[in-house]
Amino acid sequence: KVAYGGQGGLGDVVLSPDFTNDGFVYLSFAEAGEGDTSGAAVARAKMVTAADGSASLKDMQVIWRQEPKVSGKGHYGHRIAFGPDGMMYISSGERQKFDPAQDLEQNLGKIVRLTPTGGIPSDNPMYDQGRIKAQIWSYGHRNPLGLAFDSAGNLWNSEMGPKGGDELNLVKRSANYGYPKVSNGDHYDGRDIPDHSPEDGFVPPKVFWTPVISPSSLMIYTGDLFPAWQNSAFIGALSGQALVRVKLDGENAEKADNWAMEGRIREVEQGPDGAIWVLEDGARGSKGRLLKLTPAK
Ligand SMILES: [Ca+2]
Ligand SMILES: [Ca+2]
Repeated sequence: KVAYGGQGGLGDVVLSPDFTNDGFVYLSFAEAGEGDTSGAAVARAKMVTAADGSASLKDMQVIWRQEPKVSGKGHYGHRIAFGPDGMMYISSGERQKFDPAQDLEQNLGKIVRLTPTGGIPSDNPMYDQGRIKAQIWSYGHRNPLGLAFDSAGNLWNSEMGPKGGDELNLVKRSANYGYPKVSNGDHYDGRDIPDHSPEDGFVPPKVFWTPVISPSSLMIYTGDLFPAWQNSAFIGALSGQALVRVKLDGENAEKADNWAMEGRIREVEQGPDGAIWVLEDGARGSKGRLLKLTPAK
């Protein structure tokens, strides 16, 4: 049952890397807890196609949860990406509670790394340090709504900063991305957060945005329809009402394009033919369209 409200609801939908053979579909969603609490969860189910072509999801099983479940209905994160190592990475937001992003006894404000069945890989950095710590791949994240691997196998995440300081990060094993101890933004109530600076012990973003664009999603392009954009990161912008392109070059990133759109952009994906699919947010006056972008004739 989905806990719908605020920023909570259905999150991501991702197919198993071996979907053709195993038929597994992965879904993330907000799940209610005791009292007025909730937390992100990831489930997987098997897609079964009947003789008449109709399909259904069978044997849905929750394989990961945010712990603890907390009050409020924001910053779930819960994007899913499979790596070239066959492992499942999940971005977990800090639920607007700040300090959990630095607390290794909670899995909020983290990127976690799990096996495709939700188990813990024995080569995780804190594998032998308890059930929650064992899940953690990186930490110090705020509201990470974008998670994607590039073709070289690097993991990137985009996340919403507070007042300023939206980030695109190159995600490394065991790295601490700083929130809420450092951020190129500041708290909404005006309190200062020190900016990222060299030798502060935190990994700075490769690219950041102030004023914010509110990155909703991240896709790294590998298609043939737009050859000049191969290995570019595409980010949907909510408050920015734009499709944003960032050029990636190995471990470096550089802002490239910011195309104004007609509404808040909720999601961006690449289709099998290399077209770019963009989903508008239905709220606040936009048309809620699904757009397919192809090169001009
Ligand atoms: Ca940061
Ligand atoms: Ca700051």
